[in-house]
Amino acid sequence: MTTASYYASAKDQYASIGVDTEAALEILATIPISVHCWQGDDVGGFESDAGLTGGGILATGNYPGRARTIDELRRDLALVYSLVPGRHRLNLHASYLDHAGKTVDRDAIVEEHFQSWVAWARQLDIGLDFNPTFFSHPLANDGFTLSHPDKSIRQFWIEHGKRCRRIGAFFGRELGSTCVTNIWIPDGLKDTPADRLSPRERLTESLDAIFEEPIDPSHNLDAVECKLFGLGSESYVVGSHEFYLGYAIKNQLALCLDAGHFHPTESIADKLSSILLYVPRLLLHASRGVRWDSDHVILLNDELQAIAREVVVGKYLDRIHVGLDYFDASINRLAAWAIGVRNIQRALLIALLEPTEKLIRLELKADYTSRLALFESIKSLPFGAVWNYFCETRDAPTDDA
Ligand code: RNT
Ligand code: ZN
Repeated sequence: MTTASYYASAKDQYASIGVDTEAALEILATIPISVHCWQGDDVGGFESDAGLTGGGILATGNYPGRARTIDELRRDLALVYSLVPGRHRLNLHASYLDHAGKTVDRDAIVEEHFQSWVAWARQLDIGLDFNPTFFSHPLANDGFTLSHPDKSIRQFWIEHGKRCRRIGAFFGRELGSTCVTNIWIPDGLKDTPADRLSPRERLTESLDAIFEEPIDPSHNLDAVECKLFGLGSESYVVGSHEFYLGYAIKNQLALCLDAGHFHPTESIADKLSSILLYVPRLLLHASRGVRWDSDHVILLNDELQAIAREVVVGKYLDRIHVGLDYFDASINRLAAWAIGVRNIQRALLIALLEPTEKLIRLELKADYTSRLALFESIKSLPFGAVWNYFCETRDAPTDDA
């Protein structure tokens, strides 16, 4: 049997429960995944050869082949894009600038340092997203950046944030595709703080200063990302969930939910429909927490499927930006990327193939038994045949290939 004939039979099976596979694939093809550049070089960036130096995150493993130059990273990414169906995006960090041999500090970066990324993205016909880099820097060594007690240090990071928004707008304008610029800072403390409030007050002020400059939202959208704890910030994180949820609601910004940034058994899936009542947009960092690490390669597990289901069933595809955020240096880095993109796409496809209206009808009739039976029986349907057909018709390898 061929991929096409497996698909024909799967299509019939789905049709018999009222699901149109063609419609599902059409929608799937419109969902870009923002591929995080930092999986390719263990979050090192190209400012210097120092690599990732602290800031609450850590890449572990010694798999050979880490991208050492911008050119190597771009070639790796191009290969990854060829291994996944559909057209996607690239999520860049400020530390991946192209400084042409000159040292440029974070408070001095400008559009020009990202011109070659824009040219490359244009060639590939992909959009760019962006992140200021508030870690791997001598001024991030005290555990505080935007919330640092020293005003001049705060000022340095505010300047970085402001410049990053302008660079994000430059991406959006040049590529004709809105850029999401996401702020995550590592600020926090290893041990019990004496003062939990003041750093949060200072963070509010710093963020207000960064977001002061009006920027056309069709070019750049601002997002803020919380965390529960990090390496070296186990006892206190300034930018907690409550902090950023409040800040995003008050300022109508996008909130970034990283799946690995909550309590180990806490799922973000149930948060979407609540938060989206109050904030305009969400950015998803698809990730997988394992014990103390929040950044393992995403699996096609219950958690990922629950998140994807909420995105699809809530009809949030125009309000949720889907991105990846993990870094594994113990396996082939290109495979880590490709497996992750394909997994979030497969999770979205499973959701798109759900007979949701039927399930809701049963729920409204209080027929919870039939709802449970249907939820369980659709798990046996051949979504893999639909997925492989999607891959094959969009120039990407099928799963077994
Ligand atoms: C860290 C955050 C953040 C980073 C990237 C590199 O815990 O998840 O998103 O992973 O900025
Ligand atoms: Zn993240």
